[in-house]
Amino acid sequence: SKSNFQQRANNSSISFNASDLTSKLKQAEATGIWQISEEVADALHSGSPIVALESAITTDGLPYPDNFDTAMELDAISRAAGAIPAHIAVIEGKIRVGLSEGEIYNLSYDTSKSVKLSRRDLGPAIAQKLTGGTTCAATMFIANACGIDIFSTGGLGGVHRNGENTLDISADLTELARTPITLLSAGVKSILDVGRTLEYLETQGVNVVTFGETHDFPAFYTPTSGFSSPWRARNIAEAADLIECQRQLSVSSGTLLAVPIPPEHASEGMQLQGIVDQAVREAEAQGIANRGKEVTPWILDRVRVLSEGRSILSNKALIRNTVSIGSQLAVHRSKANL
Ligand code: PSU
Ligand code: MN
Repeated sequence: SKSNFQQRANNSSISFNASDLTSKLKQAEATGIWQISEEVADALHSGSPIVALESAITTDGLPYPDNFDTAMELDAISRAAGAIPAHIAVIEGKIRVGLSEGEIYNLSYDTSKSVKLSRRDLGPAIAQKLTGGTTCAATMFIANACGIDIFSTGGLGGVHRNGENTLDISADLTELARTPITLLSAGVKSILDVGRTLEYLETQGVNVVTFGETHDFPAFYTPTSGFSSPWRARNIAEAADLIECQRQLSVSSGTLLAVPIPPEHASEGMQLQGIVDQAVREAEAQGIANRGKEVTPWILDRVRVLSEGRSILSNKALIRNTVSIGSQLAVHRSKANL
């Protein structure tokens, strides 16, 4: 009945309420594995808007100093929009939620000892007291455990080209399928097989939504990929409605909100396309495709070198945009008391 539904909806909050959170934090302190910054903990307690940010982009996605500048810029963008940024990483064997500028600097400056951490790597990294950047998969796992349900990034992992043979399918996709979170990205990069990535997300029950007027699914550097999203949200309110309905249904899978790179970067994106194709061909020729988690960072770096750094400017522009929209969405949800 309607009242049952209403009751269920009211009870099905995926965020912790204040007492849940307190016990969760106490538990976390006791294990010594988790450390949530005071600022983020306060925001969780008071229901203030929070945006999760990943750190594999810092340790493995961008070179120094672009990685540091970008992370701090994103920090400022979310604050300006009224949301608290929750940078997520693993530092000396501790899961950290909310990082200081100094901690972000340390992660950015010397990446020689850091490890790229996906879901499977968290346990071993904690056991060995390692430091590393968390991928989208690991970041959404951690954010969700803390009760943060908005996460902005640049590029989501996906099905690699020739993935039907190599089975190289990013753990980001399966994680999004089992995590009730909204992940904002500029789509998936064309180093990947965009069509198969969308098929895989459909199979896994992930809700894919383009932010804007069209259904075009973006391809990171370009606002279009030639593929479509099943859904679109024309503005923050529409996106928030859709997320809230998913939440009320207790659908445990996540939403991919694909935010196209701003149009002024589209022509640059078209030029980067040829370079992306070349980088992928080189990766194949050099047998990089068999190197597991090294594949994505290798191709990203090759695109940077071949484009003489222009790919970095586009990368920065698109992630500024997803963090801005993600922050606005978090603020909207918080104001609506969701
Ligand atoms: N795509 C990018 N930039 C990135 C990544 C992907 O354009 O920095 C990073 C993200 O952290 C993503 C991870 O979660 O790579 C995916 O790696 P893999 O394909 O090994 O799962
Ligand atoms: Mn892979």
